[in-house]
Amino acid sequence: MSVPSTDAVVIGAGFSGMYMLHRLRGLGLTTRLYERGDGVGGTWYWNRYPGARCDVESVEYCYSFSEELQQAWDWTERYPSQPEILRYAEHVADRFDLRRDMRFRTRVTRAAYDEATARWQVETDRGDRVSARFLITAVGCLSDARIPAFPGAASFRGESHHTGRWPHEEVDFAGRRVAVIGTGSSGIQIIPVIAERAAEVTVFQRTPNYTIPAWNRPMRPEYARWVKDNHAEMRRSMRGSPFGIAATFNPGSALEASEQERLDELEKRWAHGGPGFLGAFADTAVDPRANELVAEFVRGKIRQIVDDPRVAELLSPRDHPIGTKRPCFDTDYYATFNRPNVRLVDVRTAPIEEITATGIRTAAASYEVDTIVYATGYDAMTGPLLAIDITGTGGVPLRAKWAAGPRTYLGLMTAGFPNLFTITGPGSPSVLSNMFVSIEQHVEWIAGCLEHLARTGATVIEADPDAEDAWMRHVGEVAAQTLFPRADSWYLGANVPGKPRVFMPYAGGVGTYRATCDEIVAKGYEGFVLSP
Ligand code: N01
Repeated sequence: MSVPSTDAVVIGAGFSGMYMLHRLRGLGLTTRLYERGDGVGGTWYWNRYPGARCDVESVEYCYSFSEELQQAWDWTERYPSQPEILRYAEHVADRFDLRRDMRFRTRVTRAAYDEATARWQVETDRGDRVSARFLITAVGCLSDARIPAFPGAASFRGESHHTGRWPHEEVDFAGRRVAVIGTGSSGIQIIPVIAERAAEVTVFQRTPNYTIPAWNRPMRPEYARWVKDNHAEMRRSMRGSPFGIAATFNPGSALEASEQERLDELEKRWAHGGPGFLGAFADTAVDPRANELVAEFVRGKIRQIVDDPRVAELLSPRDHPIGTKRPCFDTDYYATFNRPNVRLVDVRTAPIEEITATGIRTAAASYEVDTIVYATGYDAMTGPLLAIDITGTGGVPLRAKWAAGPRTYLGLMTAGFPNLFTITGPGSPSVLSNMFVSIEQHVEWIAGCLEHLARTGATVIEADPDAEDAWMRHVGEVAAQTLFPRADSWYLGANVPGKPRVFMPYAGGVGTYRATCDEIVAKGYEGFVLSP
């Protein structure tokens, strides 16, 4: 039986897969897109937990490629809620008629490169087999949800949910005793919302996190108008910025500023809220003394907000510099611990030992609960890629090539895997940026590359192993200049037992990274091998 063929297979119908499909169509290429969910939206399809909201401002967290789309869509709040982002994804799918090339509820299980035909043979869990010239992964960086292997978890008789696999039906917390395990971005968003609905909430915290108020509010019409009129300029500056957001990053030093200047700047940014807080002083990212000044400012805020000094201290991060784990932005997080129905349990000193039929037992005590919320994170960046059995030239598995950590050239390709592109792959800024800026840059780079191949008559492109080695060295060197390696973060794979400890994203900034990618193209795809 002959296997159907297509020019490209795209994996994932999140914002990267949708835009990639649109651009491939523009190039006149046939595409089949596989998505394991039942609809578009990627991370926003799965993360339906109460309180889920993006912490990049809505007018910045959206596509810029279409003027009509930009003018047609109106955001209703400063930060977009999950339901609104999902509506936006569905609007985009309709507007560009994307669904006709998508196969939902279908997981790509295997992709093998066949050197004889220079094609990818792709298989799915529903028995599809398709041959494609190009394989493009749009699988997201945080899509492989992870629940730690707590003994006894299966015996729990109540309801339990991971934030990243939240049910489509409403979860009823009324009158319930709820446990939340995890205090990363997801935990910090869900805890205040559950606290308002549940009888009691017990938060199991291993590592306290720094969180900055988001100060969400309804969209101001005059600002929305200004953005529509000025978005081209705004987007240009975001693309050249360190993190792909519009907030201003002060090049000044926290150490050189006087105490009053420093406090004024931090107070101003705290009052404004959101990711711009960390842009107060450039040396926060690289100098531990500067970082400590900003970290202590946040601890001071915690002491002001939280009534019980013992709880305030437990909520105060002291084991990692601020900004070295993904920063969190909240609505009423610290104040939630003043509620009589909320308690904080330190599972650093007394770890969770077991989940029982009726609750959670730590090394110090037992807690009876009706519902467990796992806000325990993801096997980030490499997890979703390695979940697929991908084999390259000579039948080498990607899992083997990346056994000691991911290796890529620019986060876009990996040597030995011709015509495989990884949108926002490890080795690119990805999770250290506004994902929309990084997604559009990668999709446009890939589309430009495929156009170049067509124009020059090349059919195969592959990363050169030496260029890849040099890029990986550069990624490591840039990370080593920052304070990032000082935290046990998912950026380093530290949250997954046995995962190689490698700083995965590129910390050089999206503006610098984009310039590098453009320069490589201008030099005739330097570091890539193109063949007919
Ligand atoms: O996951 P996380 P997340 N026992 O890995 C704890 C994006 N995001 O879903 O720090 C006890 O950050 C773990 O403790 P520790 C964003 O990029 C964005 O919250 O490892 N606790 C930690 O507290 C974010 O960074 C948005 O000591 C255990 C928590 O679980 C990323 O997704 C919203 C444990 C996991 O935190 C992931 O965020 C949500 C154990 N055995 C997510 N294992 C917005 O845009 C883990 N933990 C707003």
